[in-house]
Amino acid sequence: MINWLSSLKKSLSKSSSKISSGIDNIFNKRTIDGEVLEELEELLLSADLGYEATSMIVKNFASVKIAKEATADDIKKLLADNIAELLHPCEAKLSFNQKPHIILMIGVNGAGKTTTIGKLAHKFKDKQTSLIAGDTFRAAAVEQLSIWGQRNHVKVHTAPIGGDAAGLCYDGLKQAIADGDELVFIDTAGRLQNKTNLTDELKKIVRVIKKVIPDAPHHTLLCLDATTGQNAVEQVKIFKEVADVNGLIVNKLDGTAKGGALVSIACTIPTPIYYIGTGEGIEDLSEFNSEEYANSLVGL
Ligand SMILES: Nc1nc2c(ncn2[C@@H]2O[C@H](COP(=O)(O)OP(=O)(O)O)[C@@H](O)[C@H]2O)c(=O)[nH]1
Ligand SMILES: [Mg+2]
Repeated sequence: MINWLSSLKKSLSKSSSKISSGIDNIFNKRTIDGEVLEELEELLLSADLGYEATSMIVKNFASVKIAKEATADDIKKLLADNIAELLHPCEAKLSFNQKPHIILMIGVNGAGKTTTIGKLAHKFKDKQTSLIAGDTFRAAAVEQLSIWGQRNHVKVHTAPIGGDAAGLCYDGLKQAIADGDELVFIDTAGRLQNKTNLTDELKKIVRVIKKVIPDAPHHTLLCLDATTGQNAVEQVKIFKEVADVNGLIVNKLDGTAKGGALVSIACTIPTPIYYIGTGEGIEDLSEFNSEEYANSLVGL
């Protein structure tokens, strides 16, 4: 737990140093007046919290009585509590109640879908798992998933490059059932540039999945690249239009100052956040905890 916490703090250090030093500068023994609140607003917007979350927090700051002798840490605690409250409804734990339990992974190229599948297969290594390499467009993607499969000692279903992803899903799921798998991850291609194509292909994949298992996919998880900040919020909206997204995984929180984007998502388009990715390694995936995240984000 201690290790995990310190690694989260380290991952969020770019985001937190921005917010933390901003708070130090703004609240430097000043009376909380309109000017201070305006500076706070600017800081939160620049940290990617988005307009809605920022105005809620600023309004709260305006309404509570902050003692003149309040330290920077007191202010940070108040901010962290505000952020945690906004994030709390998005806290979620992944659990499996079907056999096989089907998880469809979607998101734009580079959002970390393939990597996250590798990390999750490791996390749930006590389950009999298989992977379906549904990104049939890029040879590298199939190879990448196959490597994760080897690393985790799980079966990977692949099709020739350029092959039919939906057909592969059909065959892969039939095999998974025959093998008695408990957990199946389906990787997909992500080409947001061409929304019609993406929509059509995703819908076709979902249709075919349902042909084999009517109530699947049990989870449709959208992977986001945190370094894109506000654009990640846009992606949630767009993908919710084309698929039944019922969970998020936010990757690349290490090395970005845009960790505030999660608060923006929580306020504008609340969706369960299952995991956060904090590196390229197999262990770099943590369950999302609103309080810890908020504390780390403001540098407490
Ligand atoms: N720093 C960092 N890199 C990540 C993280 N997740 C994925 N990546 C890297 O981002 C790149 C794209 O990931 P990939 O899984 O191929 O994305 P996909 O196109 O959505 O399948 C790869 O080089 C990954 O190693 C993360 O949490 N942190
Ligand atoms: Mg991929």
